[in-house]
Amino acid sequence: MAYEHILVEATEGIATITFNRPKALNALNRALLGELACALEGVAADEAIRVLVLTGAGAKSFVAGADITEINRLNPLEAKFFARQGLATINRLGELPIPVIAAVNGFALGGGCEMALGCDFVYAAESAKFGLPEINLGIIPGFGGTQRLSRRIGIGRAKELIFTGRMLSAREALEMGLVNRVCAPEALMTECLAIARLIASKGRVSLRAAKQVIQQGLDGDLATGLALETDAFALCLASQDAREGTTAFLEKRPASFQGTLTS
Ligand code: DAK
Repeated sequence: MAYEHILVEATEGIATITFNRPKALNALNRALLGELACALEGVAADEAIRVLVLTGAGAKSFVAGADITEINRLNPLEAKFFARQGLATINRLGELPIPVIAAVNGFALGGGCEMALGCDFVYAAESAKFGLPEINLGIIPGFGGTQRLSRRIGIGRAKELIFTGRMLSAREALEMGLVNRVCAPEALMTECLAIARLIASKGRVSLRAAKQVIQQGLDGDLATGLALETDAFALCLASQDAREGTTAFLEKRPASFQGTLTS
């Protein structure tokens, strides 16, 4: 399917979605969010895709936020619909059965920072800048930032950033645990694709199980999370990948996971 505001590519089991409105620093308008939602369903349905990478077009920006031109015109009902559309799409990243990596190549502000927070983890270019500057616009984050940022970096740090709207450098974001790795800008995609390939070489069943259990366990109590882990562990053992992984270890050879979902 042809999209106007995003680019979708897939090679060797790794899909890349590029936010592609560079003139507006890849700001999220409703049309882009609709296209992204549609592309995510395509990725979810394609069993050949093992990892998804999200990035922004151009050297300057991942996503500079929700489109302020559109926000400026929203009435409260439209605002609610817009917030739901953005939230549902960002939530979907966590629900996808495959890992999602944010390759943050520049500004990740407002909705862009929330998009990165919705991914499983973040790699960033040295030039990247993170922040939730909504306070400067007289609004608050609307795509999950008030909840996800404090879960990721702690409540005091999140409050400070949300109350001030201050931008963080990639290095500060790394120190705070918002970013996993900082790369030279020209190496960002190479490093993201390398980690994506490494992840893609693992067993599909165990990857799905690990993501689902971490995700679902996050907001519950420890006992519930551990019970989810036990069930998922048992399910993994029924997979061909688990048979292959354990047999390969015993035979002292590298495992070759086929990723079949049948047991
Ligand atoms: N929306 C629309 N256009 C944007 C944009 C944005 N978020 N960010 C940048 N642009 C546009 C600029 O207007 C400019 O367009 P032209 O003037 O060339 O036509 C072009 O991109 C280049 O930007 P600049 O000329 O400003 O570039 P600079 O390098 O000087 O500055 C900047 C880069 C990223 C520091 C600056 O552009 C900036 O501060 N941008 C806004 C960042 C921001 O405030 N982001 C947060 C947006 S608010 C909700 C749902 C969602 C949300 C809230 C509530 N509900 C419905 C409840 C989420 C809100 C947000 O994300």
